[in-house]
Amino acid sequence: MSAKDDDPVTHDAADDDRGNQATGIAAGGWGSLKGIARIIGQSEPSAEALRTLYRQNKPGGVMCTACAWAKPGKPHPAEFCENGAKATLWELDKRRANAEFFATHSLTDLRHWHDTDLEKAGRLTDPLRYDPQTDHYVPVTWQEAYADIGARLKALDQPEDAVFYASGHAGLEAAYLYALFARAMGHQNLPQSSNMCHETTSVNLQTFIGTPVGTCTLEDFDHCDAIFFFGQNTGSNSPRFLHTLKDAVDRGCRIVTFNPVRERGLVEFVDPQNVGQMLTGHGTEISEQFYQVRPGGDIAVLVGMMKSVLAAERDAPGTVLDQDFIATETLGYRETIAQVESYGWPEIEEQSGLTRAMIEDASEVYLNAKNVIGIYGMGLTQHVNGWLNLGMLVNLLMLRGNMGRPGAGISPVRGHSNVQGQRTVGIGEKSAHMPADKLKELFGIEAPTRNGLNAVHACEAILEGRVKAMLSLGGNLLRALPDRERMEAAWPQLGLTVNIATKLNRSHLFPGQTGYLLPCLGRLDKDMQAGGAQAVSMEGSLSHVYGSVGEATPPGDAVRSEVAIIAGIAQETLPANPHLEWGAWIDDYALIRDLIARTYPDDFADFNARMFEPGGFYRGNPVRDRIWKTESGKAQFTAPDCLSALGAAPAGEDVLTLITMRSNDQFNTTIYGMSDRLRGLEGERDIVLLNAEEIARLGLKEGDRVTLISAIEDGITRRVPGLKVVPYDLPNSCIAGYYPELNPLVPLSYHEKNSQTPAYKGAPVRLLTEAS
Ligand SMILES: Nc1nc2c(c(=O)[nH]1)N[C@H]1C(S)=C(S)[C@@H](COP(=O)(O)OP(=O)(O)OC[C@H]3O[C@@H](n4cnc5c(=O)[nH]c(N)nc54)[C@H](O)[C@@H]3O)O[C@H]1N2
Ligand SMILES: Nc1nc2c(c(=O)[nH]1)N[C@H]1C(S)=C(S)[C@@H](COP(=O)(O)OP(=O)(O)OC[C@H]3O[C@@H](n4cnc5c(=O)[nH]c(N)nc54)[C@H](O)[C@@H]3O)O[C@H]1N2
Ligand SMILES: [Mo]
Repeated sequence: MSAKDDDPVTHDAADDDRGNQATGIAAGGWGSLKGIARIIGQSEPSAEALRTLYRQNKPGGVMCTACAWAKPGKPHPAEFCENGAKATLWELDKRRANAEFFATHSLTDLRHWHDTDLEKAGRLTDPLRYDPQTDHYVPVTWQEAYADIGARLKALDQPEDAVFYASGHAGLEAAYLYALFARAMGHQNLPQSSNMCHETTSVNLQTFIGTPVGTCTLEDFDHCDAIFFFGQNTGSNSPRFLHTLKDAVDRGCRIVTFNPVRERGLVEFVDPQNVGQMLTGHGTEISEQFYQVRPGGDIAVLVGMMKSVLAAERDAPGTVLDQDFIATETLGYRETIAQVESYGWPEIEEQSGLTRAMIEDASEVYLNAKNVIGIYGMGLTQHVNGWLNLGMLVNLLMLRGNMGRPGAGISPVRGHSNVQGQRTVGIGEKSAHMPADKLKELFGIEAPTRNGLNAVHACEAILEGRVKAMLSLGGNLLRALPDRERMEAAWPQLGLTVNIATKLNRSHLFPGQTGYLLPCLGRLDKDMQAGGAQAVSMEGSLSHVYGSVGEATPPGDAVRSEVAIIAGIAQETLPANPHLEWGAWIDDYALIRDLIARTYPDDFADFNARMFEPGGFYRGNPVRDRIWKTESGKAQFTAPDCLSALGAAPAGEDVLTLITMRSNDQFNTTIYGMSDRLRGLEGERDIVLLNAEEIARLGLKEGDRVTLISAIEDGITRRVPGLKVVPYDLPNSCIAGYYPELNPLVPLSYHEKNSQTPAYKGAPVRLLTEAS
């Protein structure tokens, strides 16, 4: 393949940097799929992979396994981005981590491997059980695995001794069965990757506006006049969204961005489908204003913006605020503005790291726009006061009624392709996630009444020895969680670990006393069951539900679908119940979708009939009709009781705020390679970024090796040595490095107040020099 003009594979979003030849991607646009294939360790994409890519994100095709961005009803000729292509090629890997591989390598041996090399061993092909005598995973039959796991789950003193984790990869069908299995067993310990991600959103938006998800649809982006962007790195993490943004800008929409890092995709976007832009290298300016806010400084920014809006209303009474909206739809306005006005500009400037003039310029854009959308990602959610970040963004939008009307609203950008959907169909630790009356009516099951464990609470329970069995439907918890050293030490104490996975990762190298590693089909694989080829479904960031049909040859004959594996274990665990028709559900996933529709009729009516609608079918959101499903029945203003999103951290000039970032060459803990092309960083991930002034202030120079230690003093040592100092354009007192390498520095206890989402973007650290 080459990147010719007529090459359909030229629809990249993040291709705004062609300076770097080394990666083999940039020069000709990322369109050289061969270059991507090489980076991820294959000589070239297989014909099957190419077929899959052309069907990706199109109605009736296969939905991307990477991010959750919306799939348009009228797709581009090639509706995927660089990262979607990488994810596809990575999953359709020709290599196999088969029984022979595990006979060759002990777990002690594999623990010395780099994360990338573990996954590069290829797709898992055989059900495996850990043998502590030989320190190897050895093959077992599926039936042996199911029977033993079932027996061990049945033998637990109480159902709550088990935890069922889900990473946001699996489709709605598998997710629903998993959530049902847990509750039929008698617990709802159902932590999910969202507990480390947008749980701040699920919990707090529910309190503020009565919905756990965003309120916008793709059409809103055709009607908004301004977009305010907080802490979401579109170019790396949801590149297809850049096309939506570019179209909005071309229409005259104004974008203002707040991010400590000048992320390229949000500065300028060169559309690879635009010949003029490709030839000149000059693209569309995405953000007309870009402010490098201090980490945790967004509350101060938003307080400043609200002050500017309130001042404008005082200057021209009755013309600025949406008084009607505030009076009829909301509560808490008076207390909130009193608190906002109590802060002075000097403290706002200090906390935000921005000047009053900058914040007033941003406010001008807000004041001149009729319809405004607020967008955010991990830069707002992964902070101790993440709740207030969101509360303030909601406040700002509500001042001018930017909620529940076309072209306006709040839009969290989700991570995994189906992370939002899994929650919609019951993955979650609360009874509200799967209604008790439905469990009774459909299955004759008494729902557990006690809340279960989210990710942080499950970790605390694991550290205390209270968890006996840990099932993981995908994911790589020991890399994704905070406090790595402590969690790795505790994990092997678990009585039972079961990992259902496509590829080998570090978490699989820490089995419990009994440990299983079960290979599953990915979404791109053809899923043949007794009832024929099966489709699965997922829900994107904008609450649209899409069907997805995999067509690739499965990696091995023994590999089973996630639905089949969950049902297989459930059958061996639960007492016989004629309503729990695990066997029939494996044969025909449409039956599971019928159950989803009956359990959640408001969201999934006629699910099977609608699942292949172009652009997905919309689940709806009551906020769009200004129906607030909050406790009070109104939308809630939130008084800012502080100006910083950071938790109480030890003060001192030597304390830096660590933000952990992703590169465009990784998908979470899956590291494809060492290139962070969009930030101009290449070749190494064991680095820390500081601005030149800070490097000098700390007595360092470029290239020095340093150790980072946590500044939270709770008797636990947290350190990462050997990090190379790299100068980078960042605010003062901010230090940046990569997730997951720096996860040992984030304490489990340092998390968002209401949802326990770890504060991965605001960890206080100190720096120790090492010999360079
Ligand atoms: N290629 C790729 N795509 C992905 C992923 C991936 O790893 N790789 N992961 C997927 C997942 S699960 C998720 S959740 C999403 C994550 O996507 P994002 O929400 O974009 O998450 P991050 O890249 O972690 O960080 C987002 C941005 O927050 C900024 N930031 C840090 N602290 C602050 C702050 O205090 N204030 C503000 N305003 N900004 C701040 C960072 O500089 C960064 O640009 O992406 C999904 N898509
Ligand atoms: N420091 C720091 N830590 C973070 C973050 C951060 O920004 N900073 N971000 C957090 C966020 S937003 C998230 S979402 C979490 C992510 O945490 P996780 O969801 O736990 O991690 P992933 O890297 O997405 O999981 C990758 C593994 O999933 C398996 N897998 C891939 N596809 C499939 C599939 O289709 N089915 C199954 N069963 N398995 C599959 C593979 O074995 C692969 O190795 O990390 C969090 N951790
Ligand atoms: Mo995420």
